[in-house]
Amino acid sequence: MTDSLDLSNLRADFPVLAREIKPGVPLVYLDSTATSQKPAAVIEAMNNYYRLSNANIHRGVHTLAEEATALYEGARERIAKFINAKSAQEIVYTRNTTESINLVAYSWGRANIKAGDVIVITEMEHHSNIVPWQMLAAEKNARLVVIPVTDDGELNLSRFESILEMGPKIVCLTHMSNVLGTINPVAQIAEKAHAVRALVLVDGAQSVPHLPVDTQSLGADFLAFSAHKMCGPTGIGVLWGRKELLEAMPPFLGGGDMIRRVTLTEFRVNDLPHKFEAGTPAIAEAVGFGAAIDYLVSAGMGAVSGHEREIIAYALDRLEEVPGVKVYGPRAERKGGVAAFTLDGVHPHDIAQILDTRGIAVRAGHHCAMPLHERFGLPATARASFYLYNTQAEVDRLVDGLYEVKKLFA
Ligand code: 7TS
Repeated sequence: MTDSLDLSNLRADFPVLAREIKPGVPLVYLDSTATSQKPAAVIEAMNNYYRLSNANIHRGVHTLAEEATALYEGARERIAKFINAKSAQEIVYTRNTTESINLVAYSWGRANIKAGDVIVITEMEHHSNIVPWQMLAAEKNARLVVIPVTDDGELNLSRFESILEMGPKIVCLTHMSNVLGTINPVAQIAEKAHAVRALVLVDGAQSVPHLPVDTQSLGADFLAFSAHKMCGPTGIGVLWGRKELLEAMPPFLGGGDMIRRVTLTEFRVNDLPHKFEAGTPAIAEAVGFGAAIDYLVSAGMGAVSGHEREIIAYALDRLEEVPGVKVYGPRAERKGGVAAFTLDGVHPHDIAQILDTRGIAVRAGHHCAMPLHERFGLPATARASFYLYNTQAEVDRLVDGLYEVKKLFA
């Protein structure tokens, strides 16, 4: 275990981790890839906001409205700093990663993609970084070209080189796979994409919560992520984009707050980032997001990723001990804290159900990455995923649980 994370104190920050799933069976939460648990500081920040400062933002001069606005904008500032954005104007609040990607596909995509243009995605994307591009390609008669995944669960970079010769307009890829855990070489890919003048959209849903991410060295033009996977609440996410790109993009949704001036015949759009934030936003959620950022900053993202590196290395070693278990994706040193696996002769849903009787929460299914599962000839996998609060003892409970599953299916 890393010195830098004090696990027993840290675990006490998350009320749900003290829960027993049934009497005497404590929760082992191994589903943080789907959504993370929330520390008390986040829950309390949202609670306090509603108890003490609730008001609509940007529209009032009264004290509560000013407090609410300061909290909402203060969180944006901290998020900007967290990903080293050049300005808080580059942080657009959305509902989640999915909406952030859709925003780019609608706004940038509909203004810039023409018939015959090439849009690049990869075979390891979550559906939210596939479907918006399929919709755009169908509408514009553009071509969707896919970077394949190797047997080891990495992107096939030599195929990417030949795809670049098609002169793509945008390359959309995940920073970290939610199934294989693969951490993609975004900076290297972005450099090559930029050399042919393609933009790069990075799905950071799994990287921003788990790794230090610096938008000034990442190489991306757009980065999408969700608060709920990084100790924050559901209902809020971020689209980060380079300011000059966001400035040039038409608005996405029309309504209040995104305008500077409206007459009955026309409107003038507001400045960034408000241009993309139509209507009353998720204010309490922004407050919770800010508290989540503070929490992760105080834990230290280097310590968080170091801890997860140790846990995944330990988990892969232990899982490999279990006869019939196969884990997908690269070796521990090339991936984040995600282990998608199968167990010979047992359906992943049965694995998840039996583990649940022992208090162990894992996910089973295609994890919103059906094309990737098809690539490996799998209808489904079981998936254990780790975050800053997981321990090696929890990995041991998972492995004991798998031996129990084997016994039941022997
Ligand atoms: N991209 C990746 C890489 C993801 O892992 C997810 C969610 C999303 C996008 C979508 O995020 P949302 O917040 O907009 O829903 N992944 C998962 C998962 O693996 N299991 O449940 C949700």
